[in-house]
Amino acid sequence: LHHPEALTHNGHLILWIVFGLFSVGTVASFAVTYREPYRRRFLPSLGLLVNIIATIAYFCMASGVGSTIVHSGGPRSAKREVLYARYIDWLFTTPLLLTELTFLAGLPAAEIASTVVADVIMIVTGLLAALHPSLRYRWGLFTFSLLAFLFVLYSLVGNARSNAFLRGNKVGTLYNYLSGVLVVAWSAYVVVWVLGEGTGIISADSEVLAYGILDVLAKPVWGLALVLALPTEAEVLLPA
Ligand code: RET
Repeated sequence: LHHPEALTHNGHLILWIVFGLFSVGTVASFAVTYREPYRRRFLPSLGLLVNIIATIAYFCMASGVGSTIVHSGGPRSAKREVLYARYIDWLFTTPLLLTELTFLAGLPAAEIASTVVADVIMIVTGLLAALHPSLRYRWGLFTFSLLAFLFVLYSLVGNARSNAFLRGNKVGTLYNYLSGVLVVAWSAYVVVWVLGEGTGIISADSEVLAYGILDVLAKPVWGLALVLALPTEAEVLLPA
C-alpha cells in the first residue's frame, strides 16, 4: 500500500483513444456548424465549443498534465491519482450543454442563468470534494454538489419541459428524448465518482474508461443528435 493508485499505461492509452474520438467529434461539429447559414449557427456552435474544449482537456490528461495525488480511502491504496483537468473541462462544457438544451426548450433567460449557476456550483464543489484531504469532510462537499445537481435536474424536468412543448410537439418530443438521455448519463457520472474518487473501489484506469465512455456519449453523440434532429420550429436564430 505504499504506491498510490495511479494511472497505468492502459489508462493513458484510453485517454489517447478518447482524445482521438473527440478530435473526430470536433471535425464533425465544424462540418455541421458551417454548413448552416450564419443565422442558424447558434446551437451547433455551442456543440462545437464543447468538443474543442474536451479535445484539449483529453490532450492534457493523456499527455500527463492536470493530475495530482490525493489522500484516498478504499481497498486499493491510501493515495490516489485524481485527474482534476476534467473538472476544468466540465466547468466550461456542462454550462454550454445546458445552454443548448434550455435554449432549445425556450426557457426564460433568468431560469437558464439559475440552472447554469447551480451547475457551476455542482462542478466546483465536486472538484473540491475530489481534492479534499479529509476522507470524512469530502462527503460534505459531495452533498453540496449533489444538491446543486438536483436543482439542475429539477429545472430540466419541470419548467423547461413545459416550455419546450409550448414551442410545438416536435420540439417537446425532441426535448423529452434529449433531457431523458442527459438525466441518465449525467447521473452515471455521480456513480463513477462515488466508486472512484469517493471510495476507491474501482482502479484509476477503470475510472478513466468509465468517464471516457460517458464523455463521448454526453458530448459529441448527444450534441450531434440535438443538432441533426433539430426541427425548423426549434431553431434559435442569431440576429440577421
Ligand atoms: C460529481 C461529484 C459530486 C456529485 C456530482 C457530480 C456530478 C457531475 C456531473 C458531471 C457531468 C459531466 C458531463 C461532462 C461532459 O460532457 C462532480 C461527479 C453531482 C453531472 C456531462
